[in-house]
Amino acid sequence: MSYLIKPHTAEFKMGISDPAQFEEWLSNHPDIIGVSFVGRSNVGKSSIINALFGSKTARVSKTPGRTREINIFEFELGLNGKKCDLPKFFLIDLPGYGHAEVSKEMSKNWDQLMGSFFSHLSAGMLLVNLQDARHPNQESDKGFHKFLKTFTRNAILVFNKMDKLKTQKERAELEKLKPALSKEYKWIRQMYFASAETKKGLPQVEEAIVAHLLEELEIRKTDRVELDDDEA
Ligand SMILES: Nc1nc2c(ncn2[C@@H]2O[C@H](COP(=O)(O)OP(=O)(O)OP(=O)(O)O)[C@@H](O)[C@H]2O)c(=O)[nH]1
Ligand SMILES: [Mg+2]
Repeated sequence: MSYLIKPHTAEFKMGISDPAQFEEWLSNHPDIIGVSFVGRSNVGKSSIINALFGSKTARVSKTPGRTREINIFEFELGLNGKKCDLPKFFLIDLPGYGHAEVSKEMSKNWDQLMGSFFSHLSAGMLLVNLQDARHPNQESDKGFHKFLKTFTRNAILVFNKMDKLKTQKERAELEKLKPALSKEYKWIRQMYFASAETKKGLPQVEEAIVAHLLEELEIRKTDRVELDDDEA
């Protein structure tokens, strides 16, 4: 039995750029289960989302910083390629952080949006932090993790654009960075090497996402049984 993301089931729900509107949405969806993608502008968030969920899910940009809104989707899992009776899950594409060309105004807006995002978001949402395999752990990535530290979250780290690392030496250097990063970022459960371009490494990322979703469903089920017991 194996559950996978059912391709092309991701359905766009809405795009939000106003923190107040987002807070309202989150307070109406307190227990959602799903996955959200966050990373530096241009790191390939939308490309990875498309590779995992089906080609036309998110908009891929030529100009960095295009995704300025929080884009919310719903998607389904399939069981051995067939429809299954699990509830729908949420997918959130977040605007990129740390782009040099964004104005002060926009970066203030990002801080506000993300501040309300992490303080209101359901713990059932897995966070996927994408970093550029060629430029890992940049200042803005560090800044993001400093910010994340105050919120307990299930998170994984995916190094994207691995296809751009041409030599074994470059790949080994990235590999060497892993222990220090996992020590520094204790909330990161696992790290992955991937490429949205060649699709390498994506099955492992998908497996991690699906495992998280099923685990969260299981937790809810146990909570519900306990609640029923209390009521009986
Ligand atoms: N070579 C290579 N290019 C990639 C990969 N993933 C994304 N790109 C390219 O990187 C650029 C940015 O990709 P997006 O997916 O739009 O990145 P994003 O993180 O969503 O960007 P913003 O929404 O603007 O923050 C595009 O030109 C993609 O084609 C990859 O794995 N390998
Ligand atoms: Mg994008």
